[in-house]
Amino acid sequence: MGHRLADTSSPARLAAPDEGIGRDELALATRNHGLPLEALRYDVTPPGLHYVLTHYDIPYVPDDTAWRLSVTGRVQRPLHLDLADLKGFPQVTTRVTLECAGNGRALLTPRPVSQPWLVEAVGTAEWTGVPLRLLLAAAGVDADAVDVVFTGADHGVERGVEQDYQRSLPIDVATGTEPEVLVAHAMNGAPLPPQHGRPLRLIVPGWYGMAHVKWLREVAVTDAPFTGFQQSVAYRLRQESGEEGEPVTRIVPRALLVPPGFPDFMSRARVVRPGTVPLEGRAWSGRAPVTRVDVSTDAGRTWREAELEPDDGRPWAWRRWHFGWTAAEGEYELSARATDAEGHTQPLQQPWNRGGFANNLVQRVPVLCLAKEG
Ligand SMILES: Nc1nc2c(c(=O)[nH]1)N[C@H]1C(S)=C(S)[C@@H](COP(=O)(O)O)O[C@H]1N2
Ligand SMILES: [Mo]
Repeated sequence: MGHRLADTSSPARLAAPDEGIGRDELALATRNHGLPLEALRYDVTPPGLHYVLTHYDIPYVPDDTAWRLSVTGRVQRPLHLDLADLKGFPQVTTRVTLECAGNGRALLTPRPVSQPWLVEAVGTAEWTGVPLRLLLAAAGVDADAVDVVFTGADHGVERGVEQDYQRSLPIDVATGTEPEVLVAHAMNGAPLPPQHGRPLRLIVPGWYGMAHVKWLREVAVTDAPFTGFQQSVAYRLRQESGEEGEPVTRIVPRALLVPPGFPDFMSRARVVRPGTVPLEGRAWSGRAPVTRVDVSTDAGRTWREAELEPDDGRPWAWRRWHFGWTAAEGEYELSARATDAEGHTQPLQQPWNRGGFANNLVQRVPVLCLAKEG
């Protein structure tokens, strides 16, 4: 008697000024791992090194599971497709950099209490599947369609609201070609790993991670805007808790460095030797192609342009950049700053919001340059 689901959830909150990461955040951080930053070297992230974020439990989907994807709602011919049916449609493979909207959250002051990402919630994979627009065309979308709602097989509670994980896209995005949304069954040429959505997930190139619904079981076309939890409560940019807020959509630009030299185990501080230190990293934006990366080796006082690898015709994937640095003994703080073709660039002051979304403040990498001792 008197028990309520809401009692298992705590409300969204900000950490107190000196409050460290709590057990609740640690529990999330051990489930949801980031990209080890040295893996920024790979064009395509090897499986297992790609970041993972799952709100609830990873559904158990053994190989012999008879999975069905339904395409329903405001359509003329509802579809119920198994994996073989899906593979009968034209297949597309797209290289996509995925980033969690909460990347950078734990670096904010005050810190929104949630999955405590530093900067490593990113990865790049080759996703293979059917363009969503072909499935919707096969089903015949009604003229009054507004949104397309995607439902995953995972179920949980969040701030007292019991739910299946659900997100929507406006109909024009769902049926568009730039980006072309995929219903993907393969990652880097192999069936999706359990943690990345086996057997099916949505891929929305250029959009933050929350849009890429994993364990996808239903695509429903609606004639009214979708107002589910993950759409209208979560993933909104708000300064105050009561605000409606702007929805989080496409990825803002970010550059990261491959950590130079070698690390200290606990502090992760980097040590390099005097002389030529080649710096390299990746840069991406879901808004427009990255056109410029600038590097600072003096804590942001001066900036010089890095060499960006030429456009390889993969607009939704990160690009490699490199920069020649000659280091003398001393302490440094390195940064890289990406700018895209629409002029979006990374802020030098934290872009704070209550949910801790889209924090693309430039990265700071402390480095000690020291000759070999002994
Ligand atoms: N069904 C379902 N889809 C989901 C999620 C989830 O919890 N459930 N998490 C989303 C979030 S917030 C992110 S950042 C990405 C992470 O994708 P990845 O784990 O494959 O990197 O999946 C998205 N899709
Ligand atoms: Mo996310």
